[in-house]
Amino acid sequence: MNDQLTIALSKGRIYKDTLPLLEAAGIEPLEDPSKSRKLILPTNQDNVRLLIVRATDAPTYVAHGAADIGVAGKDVLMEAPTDNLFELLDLHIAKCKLMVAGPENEKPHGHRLKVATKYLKSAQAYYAEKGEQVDLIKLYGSMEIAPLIDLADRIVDLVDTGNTLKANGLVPLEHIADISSRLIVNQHAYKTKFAQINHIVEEFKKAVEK
Ligand code: PRT
Ligand code: MG
Repeated sequence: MNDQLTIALSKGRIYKDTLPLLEAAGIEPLEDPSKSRKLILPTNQDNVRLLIVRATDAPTYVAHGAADIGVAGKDVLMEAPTDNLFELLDLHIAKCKLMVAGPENEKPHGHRLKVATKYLKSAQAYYAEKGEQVDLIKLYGSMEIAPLIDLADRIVDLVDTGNTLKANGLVPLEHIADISSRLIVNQHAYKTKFAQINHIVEEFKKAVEK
């Protein structure tokens, strides 16, 4: 009845914001990932453990059944293959916006718009929907640099306070999507461990609605 249950989480803001939800479901980690180097954390429940993974890897662990459930940003889910996954709950945590940003005073340019981003799929879909032909340049981080050194005209990135853009002389230009983190569940595990997972889903739901 009580099988081993594995939960994939990234450290940082997702971990911090998921902690109260886990607590509501009676799950308390026995170690703090910001202090421990352990990547598999035991909890107060013998059969429940946490996997500390890169934010972008959480859907992969869950899709392959290496974790039964997990928490991932919608930005990450929009880029990842989501076969074998159910996205069960909007947790309303780690909120931000996916936006197009560019220099405050955009120079006129004689070429097709060049857009640097880590979010290729989302950017592609956004510009296709607008019917705008752009050249997308894939970067893995520090996107804000690209317009400053003429690698790209604009970027597509996550914006929260806007401070990062501002610090680099950029301004938000277009809103693409509101982002929050989601509870994801391996489809097979959802069947075989239904009672255990459903308990967590219900407790999370109550805690989110509070
Ligand atoms: O290493 P990697 O970046 O892949 O992952 P990570 O482990 O560092 O994850 P983390 O904590 O950076 O992001 C996890 C999730 O948090 C993301 O997938 C988003 O869904 C969500 N989230 C919410 C954010 C932000 N807010 C956010 N502001 N993720 C990143 N940022 C970054 C943004 O990319 C930009 O560089 O913060 C900067 C902008 O913040 P402001 O406040 O200056 O606008
Ligand atoms: Mg990060």
